[in-house]
Amino acid sequence: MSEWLAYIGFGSNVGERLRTVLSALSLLQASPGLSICSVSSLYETEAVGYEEQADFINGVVAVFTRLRPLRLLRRLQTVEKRLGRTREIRWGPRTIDLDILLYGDLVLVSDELTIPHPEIQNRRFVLVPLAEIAQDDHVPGTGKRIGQLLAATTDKSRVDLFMTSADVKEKLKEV
Ligand code: A4P
Ligand code: MG
Repeated sequence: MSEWLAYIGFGSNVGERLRTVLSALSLLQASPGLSICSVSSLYETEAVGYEEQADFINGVVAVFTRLRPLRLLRRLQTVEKRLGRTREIRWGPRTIDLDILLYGDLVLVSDELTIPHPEIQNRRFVLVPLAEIAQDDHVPGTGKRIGQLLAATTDKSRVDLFMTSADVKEKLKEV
């Protein structure tokens, strides 16, 4: 059965952000039909879009999956629900947000799902962790590599290292 490499961005800015992020990663790890192949460091990031809110913890995880894009989205939404996410303000505070950033070389635009995620190039909180694990990967439809998008982005928002990828992997063994 075919498997695809997908990159999932995650972010939390409500409650115990680190615990929530680690729980999300361990739920993904335990989830049938996908396996984690790498995880970025975690970054503390200033809110972009709706700015009157607390700093986020953001990162990116790469997974091998046999779930098709919509099934993967549903799986991410199940994890979001389990961690108590409710939707109030668009771009506003959230316990956990899981977005599909890239899915193989797929380009998809539909009501429910846009891949690659349309905001990648405008968000340092996505580009910095994504470049850490996929610097030379191309973003389908742009002809550009992740590293090039990071070098060219006009976003200047603050992105500070919060926990190294090696420490995240250690913590994941404990959860
Ligand atoms: N959807 C379409 N494409 C995708 C995709 N590639 N991955 C649809 C995931 N979902 C996708 O998302 C709304 C709908 O988008 C979904 O039902 C799905 O069908 P949502 O998660 O319910 O709502 P949202 O997250 O509030 O809206 P949106 O537009 O997804 O916001 P973003 O783009 O996720 O931005 N600042 C910092 N520093 N760190 C952050 O993590 N996050 C946001 C949210 C804003 N500012 C931030 C951060
Ligand atoms: Mg989202």
